[in-house]
Amino acid sequence: MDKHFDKERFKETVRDNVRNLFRKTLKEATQQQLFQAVAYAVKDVIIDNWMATQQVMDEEDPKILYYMSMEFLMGRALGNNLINLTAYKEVKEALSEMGFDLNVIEDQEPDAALGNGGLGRLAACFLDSLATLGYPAYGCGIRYRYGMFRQKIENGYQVEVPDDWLRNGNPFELKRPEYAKIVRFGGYVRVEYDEQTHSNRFIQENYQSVRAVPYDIPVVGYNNNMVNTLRVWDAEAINDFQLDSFDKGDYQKAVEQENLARNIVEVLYPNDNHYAGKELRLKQQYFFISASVQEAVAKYKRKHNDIHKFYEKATFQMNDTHPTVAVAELMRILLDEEGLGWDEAWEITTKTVAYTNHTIMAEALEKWPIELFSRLLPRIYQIVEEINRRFIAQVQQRYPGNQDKIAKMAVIYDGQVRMANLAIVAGYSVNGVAKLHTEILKKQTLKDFYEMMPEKFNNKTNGITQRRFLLHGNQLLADWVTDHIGDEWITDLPQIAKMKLYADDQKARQEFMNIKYQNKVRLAKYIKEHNGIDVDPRSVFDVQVKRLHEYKRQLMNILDVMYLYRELKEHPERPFYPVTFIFGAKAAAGYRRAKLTIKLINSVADVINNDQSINGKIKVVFIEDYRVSNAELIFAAADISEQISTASKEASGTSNMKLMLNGALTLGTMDGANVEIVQEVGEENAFIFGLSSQEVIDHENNHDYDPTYYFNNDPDIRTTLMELINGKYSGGDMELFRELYDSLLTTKEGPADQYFILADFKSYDAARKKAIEYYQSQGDWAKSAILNMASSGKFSSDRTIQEYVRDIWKLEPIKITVDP
Ligand code: 26V
Repeated sequence: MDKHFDKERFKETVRDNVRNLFRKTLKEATQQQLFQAVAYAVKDVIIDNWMATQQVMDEEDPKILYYMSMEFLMGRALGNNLINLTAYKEVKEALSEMGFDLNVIEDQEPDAALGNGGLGRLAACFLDSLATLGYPAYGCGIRYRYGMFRQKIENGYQVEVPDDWLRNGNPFELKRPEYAKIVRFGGYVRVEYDEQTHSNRFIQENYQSVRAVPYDIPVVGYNNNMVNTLRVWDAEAINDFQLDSFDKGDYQKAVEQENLARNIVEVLYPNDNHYAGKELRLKQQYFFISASVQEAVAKYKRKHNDIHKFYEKATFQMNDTHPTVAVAELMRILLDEEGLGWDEAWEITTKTVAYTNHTIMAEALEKWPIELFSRLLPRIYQIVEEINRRFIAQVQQRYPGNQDKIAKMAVIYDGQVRMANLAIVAGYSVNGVAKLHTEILKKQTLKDFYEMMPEKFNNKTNGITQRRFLLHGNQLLADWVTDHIGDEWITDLPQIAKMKLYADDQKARQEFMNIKYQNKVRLAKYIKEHNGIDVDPRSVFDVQVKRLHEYKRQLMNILDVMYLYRELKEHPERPFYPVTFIFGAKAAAGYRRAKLTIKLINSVADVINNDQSINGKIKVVFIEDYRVSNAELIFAAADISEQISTASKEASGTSNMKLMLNGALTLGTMDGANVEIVQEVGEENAFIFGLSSQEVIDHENNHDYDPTYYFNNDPDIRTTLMELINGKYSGGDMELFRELYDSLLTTKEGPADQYFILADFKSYDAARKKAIEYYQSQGDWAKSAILNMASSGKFSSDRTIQEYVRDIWKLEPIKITVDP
């Protein structure tokens, strides 16, 4: 054990902290105060390693990755930090000797929910892997005052409650006012001819500015003394608020600047996959990007005087298009502040920035109206215009007279600035997040770009951190694995393949099922406490947890539950193995259909859970406020992993990997990373159904999909859909779910069932029945479950990060040694 985790000393520190922070004895302290005291004690330990990491970075001057992201869905820090410090069990013991329960204390910490879903959580997993693998990296983001909304379910409907996550302070963060930066918005650009350099100077005038102040959050590597930094920017007003000023203009401006600062970091946009074109969102983007790029350049210049080699020491990964103004901001700094010429600046920039695409959904593509973009960022807009002008010239040279190519590839077109095109034109790398996704990018979505610059394109299949999602989230299973194969899997997940040996071992199968059972008991207790529903831990736990979106097809899932329930009622004589259908999902606040789907799930749950006649054979549970912390409980308890997106629509998915790691069997379509999961585990250990991505794409191109065919020809489908509008699940209200019904059938408003629910419904139902049937031969099930866990090695974010490092970032690991 580390010297710092001298148990007695740790206890002493906790006692001192309670006294110093709250003027209380241990006996008097609340659980929240205990959490604070413990967290500060842990931070004490982290600080030493954090400083040691900084010192090594100072001495060795390695190339640094800046992972730029609007979202970092970190979840809770305490348990994870203890895990990575390899001090979890010791601290649990120490606290238990003091009469406290670490699990209860962990539950006091609010999730750091600075993200929506997959994209934000991926960023968090990447930070964990970067630190664990010893790569120098900063996460660059926004310190939202309010994170992802908390979800309450009232009368079956989602209600959004503000997430006041900083209410009790954040014990792990460190304010760094010495690194504050000024960020400018609006005004206009004056061009001045400089006699000395014989060139134009561009001076932004009459702008508003805010002070960006960074807060550093430690990112602890696993058992290696490394501590990287997540740097999130807060906005403060520039306080020359001169009330004594008689100049009305100044006063007005001061008030406006104050408001700008207050608004800019106020709240995370709770949209996932839907672009809305909000001015404040663009302000957020430029705010954190300008501050981050300024600091990256300043850091470089503290050590180096040749800015031309900036890219040798820094690389920027843009997490989707949200940070893409970084391209123009780096150009601005190089041109206007460093005085470089265009070609030099462009060379540096294009060797620095790289772009990851996370979706092919057209509605998520960011396109800013020129009017808005140029008004808010006048100098940045000029630079984007010049990038566009030069790029179009290149396209014309390559494809003379081909207007179509320009229409598709131009950065500025049709009154809009297209951020994906800017990211691709400037980036030295463009990657998708699963094999299938990258192929679709190359062959369809970004076809023209791929044709013109194939060398930029590459795939980086997503991954997840086994440290949070197995070692911390499922301690029983983690210990069991370690007992059998040692603990190397913690930093080398492919080692978990050694567990394949035990898939045929009766005793191991029994042990695995016992552990799953205990995790189901734990989740059942959570459900009882939070939903008041009794669920049977012996039933199959069928789980779909992810953001609510039509393409993810939670609607297909609940429709099939309705169908199964009807069959059960109509054929009570047939054998039916008990199943608990578990949902967890937040809907974007303005996404009406998604919110209505939540209402439907809860309405179906009400009817079924209260039907005494079925003896509890089906239970439906909607877990309120699905987030990282309760996700850990859910994954550990899952038997079936629902991954049922319309093929081609889910870029990768990551809950599929977390569930596989915990030994759940995938029930899914050949979409995103499911394809690779099946490749690893074998089709016989998964339940695959539905249209292929090519079939979906063909239907889309040929406009030849007709959902009414299924409605008219399949009575099971017809009857199930009719239950949406016959009042069965709405207390007689025939209109409540009409919109969902309409969405599945052709209407006069145009295309319906864009997500091919009716086409896949029957094969989904059959695959699911097969899965439930299979569960009844417990031995076979246990074997498949163990094989799933044992085949998840590829899906560690450690592997993903190694590939990014090898193919894109070219970083060297560093080693942190601390005195014994
Ligand atoms: C897009 C937008 C559009 C503008 C409004 C705000 C907003 C916020 C987030 C996003 C991101 C959408 C893309 C996304 O989350 N993609 C997901 O990325 C995961 C990690 O790569 C992947 O596993 C999921 O399949 C993919 O849907």
